[in-house]
Amino acid sequence: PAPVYLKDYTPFSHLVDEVHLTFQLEPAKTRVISRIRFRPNPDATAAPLRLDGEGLVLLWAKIDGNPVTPEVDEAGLTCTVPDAPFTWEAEVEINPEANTALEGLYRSSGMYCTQCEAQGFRKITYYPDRPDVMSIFTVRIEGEESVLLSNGNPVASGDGWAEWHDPWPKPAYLFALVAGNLVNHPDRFTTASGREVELNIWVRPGDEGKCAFGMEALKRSMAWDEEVYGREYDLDIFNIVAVDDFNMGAMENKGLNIFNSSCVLASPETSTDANFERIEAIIAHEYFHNWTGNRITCRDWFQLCLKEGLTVYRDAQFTSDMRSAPVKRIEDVIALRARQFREDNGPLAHPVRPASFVEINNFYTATVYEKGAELIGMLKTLVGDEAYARALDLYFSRHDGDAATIEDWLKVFEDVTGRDLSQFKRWYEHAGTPRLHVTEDYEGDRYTLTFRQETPPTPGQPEKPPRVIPIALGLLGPNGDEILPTQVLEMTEAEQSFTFDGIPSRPTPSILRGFSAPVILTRPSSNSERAFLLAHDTDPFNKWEAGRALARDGLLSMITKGAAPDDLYLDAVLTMARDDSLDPAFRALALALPSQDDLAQSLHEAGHSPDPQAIWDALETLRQARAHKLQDLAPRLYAQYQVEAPYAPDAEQSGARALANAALGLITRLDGGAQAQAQFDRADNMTQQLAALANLLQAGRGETALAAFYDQWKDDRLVIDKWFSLQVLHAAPDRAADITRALTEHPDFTPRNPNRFRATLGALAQNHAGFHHASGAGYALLAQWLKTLDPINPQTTARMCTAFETWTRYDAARQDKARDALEDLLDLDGLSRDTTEMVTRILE
Ligand code: B3K
Ligand code: ZN
Repeated sequence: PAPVYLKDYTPFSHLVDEVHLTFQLEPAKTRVISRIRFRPNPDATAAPLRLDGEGLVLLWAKIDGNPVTPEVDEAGLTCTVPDAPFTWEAEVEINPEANTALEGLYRSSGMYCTQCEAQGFRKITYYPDRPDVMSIFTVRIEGEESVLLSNGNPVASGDGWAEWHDPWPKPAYLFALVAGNLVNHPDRFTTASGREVELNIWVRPGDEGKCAFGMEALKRSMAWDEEVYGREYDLDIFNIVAVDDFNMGAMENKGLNIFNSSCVLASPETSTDANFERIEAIIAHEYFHNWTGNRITCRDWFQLCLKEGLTVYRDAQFTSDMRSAPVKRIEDVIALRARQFREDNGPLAHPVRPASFVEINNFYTATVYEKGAELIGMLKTLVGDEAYARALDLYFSRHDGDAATIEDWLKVFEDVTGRDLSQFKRWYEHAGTPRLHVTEDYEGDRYTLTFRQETPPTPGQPEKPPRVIPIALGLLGPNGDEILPTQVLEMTEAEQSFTFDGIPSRPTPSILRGFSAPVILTRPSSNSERAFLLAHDTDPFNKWEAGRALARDGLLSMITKGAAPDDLYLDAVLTMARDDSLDPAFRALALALPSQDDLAQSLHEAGHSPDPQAIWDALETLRQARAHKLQDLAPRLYAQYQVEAPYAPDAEQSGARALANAALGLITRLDGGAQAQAQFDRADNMTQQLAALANLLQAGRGETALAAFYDQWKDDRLVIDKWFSLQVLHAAPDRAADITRALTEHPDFTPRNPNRFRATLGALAQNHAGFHHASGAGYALLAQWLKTLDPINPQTTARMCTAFETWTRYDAARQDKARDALEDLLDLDGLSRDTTEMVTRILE
């Protein structure tokens, strides 16, 4: 299939004034009748009408009431039309029941639901399925289900039908329809200007008890967007629907957000603290899209980061305000490095705004989302908070109702600040993670820092011009006092020096505070300097970073040189962990070790081919050594941070539980699981129960608890997903593939439910030493299941191919096995465009 290029953008031949859709729902034979008002687009060259359509049976079509016979092909139809406004009418038949790809209109557990972003609307009816074609939709649904929902406001309803009207022009990707015998958790919200909004979370009967938290999160999001961005909600009703079968987290359809049930349903008994935090963030994210995505949408899919980067940035601000800002920042950087740096340093690297794609669904990536959000953060750092606020106000007023571009976005910042952002734009256009090298010099009382930036080549982009990098810096004196509070250095050259006068003694620099730019800092540093920063840095991010670097370097020496666990690290971690002035959540994060994949990334970066088993062994050894070092402290922390109050998923309680559970991890290494068993037996919330179970599995005595857990939760799909994934994640390297295979034979396993598939095969990809086991069994098992899944669900298959994106890091024998597995997958007859693009790029 041929790629689409950004440079080829042209506007659509016609404008669409209004759209009327009637759905006659039947599981296998749904009829969709459309009536669409078109007129020639004065800004486009005249052309016959070209409508997208896939897998549709066209029953008839009319123009201005007269039957026409368009030329139909597998991607759509072409029709000659009058050179004046006209009405297009058509009726198509589709089969929601047979739709296992979960794109377009499909059935899930007896309900109908839709997913149109990016290009699913063309599976519903013939239409110009592109985001720059915006129109006003009126929808009539005829079906026997008790709840019939679409976008906008309800107009009228009767027995077996309902009508909806959305007054806000929108692209087809924001269309949604839901029909099912659902129950709701209702509430209300009054906007700042007094609009009364009806709120609902719709779920299957039995799930009503898991909606309260999501509803509170929604109301907090609505209030926050008014307060912080001055953005109000703009319809009389806001509906959220939970769906079990969904390819991703959730979808921001106008007035009708559809959620993967795992991203909205929550209760203390069934959801962990991490689940609660994620649900709150996703509810906020989808709600925030109402302005950044819906009111202002994207001109074309190359501009995806325009809505996604900004909305991720906004939801991160929201979480920081609701919880702890430093903890959120650390969590986000851990995720950025694990997913985006990994992507940026491999065969799938692409710019935040890509220049071409084959299948757009393959570009909903960590680069577009998370690096896209980092770019917004850097922009804010560079222009300052006040200019950022003015630029956003201008963006909303200038572009409301537009399908906009990154150029439009940068222009509002240029207009507000008078700055030239052409160098900043390189961040959008060039893939790759810059390396930032640092040297320093101290003479007299002058301290000089010299930075050099360098970005390795990425596919199709050999040369990388220097970018503007905001470097937040502080300096510490020898006794640990801060002698220079945080200031932002603006690096624009390939190499650049910054001098500081009146520095009485050689300082210790704290560079890239708050992780002020998504770069890899390569400054060589001694363990004692890291321990010093861990003890004294006033910037919580860099304090954590120092501990992380200390742990990582110690582990790398253990792996490459057979060194023993580093005493300096063990001493420093003990001091940090027992410092009760530090936030427990921070201490829990600082006690976590770099992941196996992070270590593999670092080893690769340092020119080694990572040995997954050696990485696993080193982590085991260090964990054991830490357990001994902290053996007096761990029981004290465990007792001190038990939460006695009734369960609440707030930052304070979850921080305490996180630290207590980190202590449990240390205790389990020495007591063989006795304490974990006690916690498992008395746990009354999922955070405690799951942590206990993980520790029991870790200690090799999880069998009884696993069985009890299954028995307790066998009727709750979301909890059973945890049961599947935990076993795979904690499988020993040589057992991981076998354990995964056995689980795929469990009666509750099905490749048709993306959550279950990810919980099982996705967990295998997460078990680094297991997936990359020398036998090749992990590679073969995953590839075999991707072959099974591809004909069912190409999108999820393609996404899971990223498990292989690091294959060239490893030794020749592993590479051969990975390549065999990938080539075997590529050989599949009729392999989807989605998966073909991914495997081809990974193998290149
Ligand atoms: N915009 C959707 C993602 C759509 C993914 C299509 N493959 C959810 C979100 O980012 O909010
Ligand atoms: Zn989004």
